[in-house]
Amino acid sequence: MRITRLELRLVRLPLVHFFETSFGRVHERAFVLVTVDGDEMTGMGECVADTDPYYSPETTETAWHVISAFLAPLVLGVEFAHPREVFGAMRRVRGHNMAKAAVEMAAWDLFGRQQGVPLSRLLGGTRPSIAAGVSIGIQDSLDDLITRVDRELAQGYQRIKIKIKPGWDVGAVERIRSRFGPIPLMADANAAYTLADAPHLSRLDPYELMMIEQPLDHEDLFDHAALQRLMRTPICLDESIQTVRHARDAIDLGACRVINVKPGRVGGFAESLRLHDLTAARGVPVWHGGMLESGIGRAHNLHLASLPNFSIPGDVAASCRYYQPDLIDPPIEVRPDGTILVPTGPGTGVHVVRERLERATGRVAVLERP
Ligand code: OSB
Ligand code: MG
Repeated sequence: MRITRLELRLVRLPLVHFFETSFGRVHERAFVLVTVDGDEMTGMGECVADTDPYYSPETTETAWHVISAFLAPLVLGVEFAHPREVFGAMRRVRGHNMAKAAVEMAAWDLFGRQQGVPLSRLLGGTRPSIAAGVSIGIQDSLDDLITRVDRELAQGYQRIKIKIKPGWDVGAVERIRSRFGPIPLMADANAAYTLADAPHLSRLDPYELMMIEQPLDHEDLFDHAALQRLMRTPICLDESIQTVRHARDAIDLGACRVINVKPGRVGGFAESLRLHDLTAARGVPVWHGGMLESGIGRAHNLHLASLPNFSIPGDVAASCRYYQPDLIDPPIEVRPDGTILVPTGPGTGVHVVRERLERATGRVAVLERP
């Protein structure tokens, strides 16, 4: 496989419903879309970096810069036997995993299309459909939260995650438990607490959450280990796990009992596979996270989530929760049993609607081998 042309697009899509986390509220999503060409075929990768450096230090503009100035020259014109070699080819660039992942996952899509096989098969996926869960942001009121949980359960989703922050935590969980009983429920704090909040966070223990995601700072494995010793609720790490080494350290330290896998956070599919295999060997279950992806990135996620150690329903949900219309047609849909079919066509297996993509595109850059 050889990439002869790499195109960057800045894409903007309005969200169907605002999404609020402990970082703030967003009404639209902007992302860099990477398209790679080789041998008359095309692959795409959606960069999950956001406009603001709140979830991670990367932004749409840093990704644009790093891909065009540093990553594209490292992959253009290089002969790869397999897309698992692409991450290594970019190794001299430190960090910038989201930028790397967008390039690498576009290469996987290209390779899958060239070989005529779905990504799930290339990756070692073992299930034809995945269990879907939803991530529900902070709402204007607890009544609004209850309405949204009700709606998602009616759609069949197998797990509810709510975003929490100081002032929107124990009370929100209490309301959901008293209204819906023992549904599969978890909470994601996006690093909004410190170890000094341990007594407060322990008040969540009686509600039997499946887990609490990233309660403390993204750099703080040590305090997560201390918190896990003080809490019964399992801790799941998201922001803290940017490399396979971080995962190994976190498991050894007792900083988490579950890990959220987002390929963008670790640099793409090859690193996600290493993370998957490490956690499987250590008996730590994983689930697939989400970054409000359009159908393009969402399809990549479906393929990865079909691997065996993704044993907990994740944040991979239907297109219509986010974008109407989505960039792809047909959209990704959840079935009444709360599962989503993994596409079976070559590569990601989804069809991008050209004119919707053109309409959403702000600017374009094309990089070719000189
Ligand atoms: O922390 O998992 C997170 C969205 C953007 C940034 C970070 C996170 C999220 C979500 C939404 O929780 C998951 C989704 O529905 O795509
Ligand atoms: Mg999270």
